[in-house]
Amino acid sequence: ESTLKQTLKQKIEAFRPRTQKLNKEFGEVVIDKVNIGQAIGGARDVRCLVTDISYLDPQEGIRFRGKTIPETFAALPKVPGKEQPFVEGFFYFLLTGEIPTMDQTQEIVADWKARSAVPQYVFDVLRAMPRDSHPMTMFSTAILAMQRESKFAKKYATGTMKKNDMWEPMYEDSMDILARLPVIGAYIYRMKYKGDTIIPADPKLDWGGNFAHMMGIPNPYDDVARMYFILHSDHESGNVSAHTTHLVASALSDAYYSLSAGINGLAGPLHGLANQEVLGWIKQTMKKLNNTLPSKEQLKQFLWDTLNSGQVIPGYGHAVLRKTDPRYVAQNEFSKKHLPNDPLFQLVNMIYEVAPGVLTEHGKTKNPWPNVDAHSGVIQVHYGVVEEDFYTVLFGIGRALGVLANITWDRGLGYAIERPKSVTTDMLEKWAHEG
Ligand code: NMX
Ligand code: MLT
Repeated sequence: ESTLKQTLKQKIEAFRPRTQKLNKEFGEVVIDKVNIGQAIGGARDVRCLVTDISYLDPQEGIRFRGKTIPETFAALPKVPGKEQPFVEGFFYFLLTGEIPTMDQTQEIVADWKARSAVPQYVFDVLRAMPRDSHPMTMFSTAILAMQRESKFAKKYATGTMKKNDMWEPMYEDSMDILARLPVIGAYIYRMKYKGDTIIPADPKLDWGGNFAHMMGIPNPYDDVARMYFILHSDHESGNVSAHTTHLVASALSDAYYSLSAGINGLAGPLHGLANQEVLGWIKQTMKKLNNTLPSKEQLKQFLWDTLNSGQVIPGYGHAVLRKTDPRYVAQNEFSKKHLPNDPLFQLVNMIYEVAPGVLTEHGKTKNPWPNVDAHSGVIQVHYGVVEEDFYTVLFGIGRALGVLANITWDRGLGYAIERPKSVTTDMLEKWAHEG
């Protein structure tokens, strides 16, 4: 048994009594109340989910297991000769809350390699799809198609699996899926955009490095991939992809069903697809000006045109955050170092100078600051991934790390099937009149 699995087992067993005690002895303690606006308005700010893997503070942004983004990157073992950490070590940290040693990290590198063979029928399914299907449809379909491999589903079907043991096959499925996602993602990319020229994996490389290799993008894209996957991994539990994955898994659907569902949510333009939308918006803007950079005045006008036509400014605003997203800041710092003269990077910085003012004047959004998606596309373009339809797949590979860690813990702590109560509009009107 790997160090990761042994450590996880100890952690889950040590943690479980806390959750059980809270549930049994303090189940009636009120932590929130719900108003009509929240029932209609997407349950915004209602505290009704639990996760210990990450926490999103509206002002500070995300912390993974208590660490800020810079602290996380500084603490994790780095890939030798590279700037960025192993994604494998980051997953160990997400699952256990402990920073792994280099040896523990290398164990996962080897483990994921051993699990990385994607069944041929998954590629056959992808090849049977129309080539112009959206890459997110392909990605979600590939994950779902692989469901026949589920160890959780097989174990459940034996009728012998105890509730406290369910985390184990959930963990095994999660590890199998994670090992294969870069292969699937790169396959979709090469099949769709690079004349169907598939590049096989290089067994010498780590997970992030191998993804860059299979994409056919030269280094330092490997470090971009590692950074990108870590930054996009987790954003506490209420975002659409994490919440969907958790919800589906709460019915004891396995990790394949659950992740595929979460990926479908990520494909929405108000969620992960915003990174594709941002680049589309930037391209449109540049096209209007014959590929020259706009002046601030022109940019202001384009932003107003977008708002006046009823669209949102993609990459700006957030349901929880009320400041610039630290994931945006991390990408901005990377870009200042590696692509300072890139014209699209300059445009992103210019949008940052203008858009918050325009959005504030527009007066609707509660948060005029940029989120992660406002920045990610320009880095991809710089290194040669110019097909913006693909960007949400990159987000999805990263997001899988967080949501799969979460559903493994969900089973470890025995969380119940999720089933909030609905009410009717008549009831709301009655309560509204009663005050
Ligand atoms: N541009 C224009 N209007 C906006 C924007 C924006 N970027 N952000 C919010 N609003 C509007 C919003 O549509 C709503 O209008 P209405 O009352 O007419 O329905 C109003 O401002 C109040 O919304 P908020 O409470 O500020 O935001 P909410 O929590 O409902 O939604 C987002 C959050 C992220 C969906 C929203 O800010 C948005 O649509 N942003 C652009 C899309 C985007 O960047 N999504 C990616 C989020 C990060 N991710 O990767 O998932
Ligand atoms: C995310 O990373 O999931 C997004 O920022 C959306 C969110 O947190 O609501």
